[in-house]
Amino acid sequence: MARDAETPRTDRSNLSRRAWITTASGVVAAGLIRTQSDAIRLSAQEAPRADPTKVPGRFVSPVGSRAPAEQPRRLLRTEALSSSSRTPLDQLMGTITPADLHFERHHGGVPDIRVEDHELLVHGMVERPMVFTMSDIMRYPRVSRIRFLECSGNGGGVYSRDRMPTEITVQQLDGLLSTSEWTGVPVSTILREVGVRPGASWILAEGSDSAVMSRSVPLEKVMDDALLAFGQNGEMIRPEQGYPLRLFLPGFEGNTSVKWLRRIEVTDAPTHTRDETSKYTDPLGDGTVRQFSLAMDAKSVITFPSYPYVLPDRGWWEIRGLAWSGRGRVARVDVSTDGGRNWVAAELQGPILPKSTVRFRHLFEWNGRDTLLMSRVTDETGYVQPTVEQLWEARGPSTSYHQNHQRAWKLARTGEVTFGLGELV
Ligand SMILES: Nc1nc2c(c(=O)[nH]1)N[C@H]1C(S)=C(S)[C@@H](COP(=O)(O)O)O[C@H]1N2
Ligand SMILES: [Mo]
Repeated sequence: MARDAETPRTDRSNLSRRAWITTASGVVAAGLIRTQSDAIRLSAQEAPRADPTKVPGRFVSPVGSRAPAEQPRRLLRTEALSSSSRTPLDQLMGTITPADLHFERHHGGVPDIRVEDHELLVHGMVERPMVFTMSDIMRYPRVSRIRFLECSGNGGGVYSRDRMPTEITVQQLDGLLSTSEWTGVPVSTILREVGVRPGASWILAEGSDSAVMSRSVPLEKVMDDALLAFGQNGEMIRPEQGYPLRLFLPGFEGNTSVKWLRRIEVTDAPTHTRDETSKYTDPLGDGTVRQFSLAMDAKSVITFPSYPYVLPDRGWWEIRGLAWSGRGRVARVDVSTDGGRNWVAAELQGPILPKSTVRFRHLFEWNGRDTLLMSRVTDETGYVQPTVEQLWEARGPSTSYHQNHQRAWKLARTGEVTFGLGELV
């Protein structure tokens, strides 16, 4: 199958936009290389190499690097200081996002902070207001948790009935999602140190970037599973992820996981900051608006096959994707290969962790005809990923957050894959 896939593609007229990459080993890598300008290029054709068993190999190096033919890239969006980069979900395997491919979302750029200068003030409705240095914080007992982080604006762009794109990649659509092993100190530990006063029910978290990102979080959530995170996939958090300290709220909309955290104020009500009033509120179908829609609803997305891949052949293909829920564990993922008429349970790759992405897979025998591939997750609370019609009904036409509706990929008889939700609505 892999060998066949290499040759026939070269005579396709649309090769510039749709291409398979052949690595030096002759294995077809299901990956496309994108430059920053979103142009797609093939990996350089390399001259035949000497037999590697006959020449000495390279020496060790202090920091490893990727194989030259494997260079996944984040897709960038920069509007002045407010910018984002997206994880190339279609090029990744399993669930963990390499730290250098974690998506980024900054409202005021990435500040330069020295770990020895950084301090966290914890005050408000507490017995003993305190300032913690990083070495103070890092001395407390730690926990590590594999959890996803998703921007609540993820998935925007395939919601409007009038503007349903066909040429959109998984990365463009849902790349504001990443999964890491986060290490830190439970915020509850620090709150026990300062002593929360009776009547307190919220906190305010504030970042030390030029956006001074400020969000209110219910105390119940903070005591449950919030982390003062400084570790990400085994090393210190990267500057882009909030070095040296971020709040990490598993399952909550990404915006509340305040990076470069410098202040926690314990309060008896939400603060209604600019960031949670002018933004991150959702219109509802009945004309009202909801605020503090914090938990991320369950969602799944097929990462392969997806635009702009081309299946070279009918026959057996593995449909692969990711599913997650901000409310707990994924219970099941169903896949449809006929536009939602019939659904079958996909295989879930364990361990199935709460508030983490889960890899799902489904073997599909393609008969070479036009069809629509879809996925639908159900989480352990019984919540089922809605159709776009159900979301329109609940939220009206103009919401721009929490767009977790079912996606569809159209697989055409030519093997070309495009975004297919427009075919259904
Ligand atoms: N201080 C601060 N915290 C922040 C932001 C920010 O701009 N400043 N962006 C928020 C948003 S909108 C998201 S989605 C996540 C993104 O985290 P990441 O950049 O580590 O992926 O951080 C949140 N925390
Ligand atoms: Mo976000």
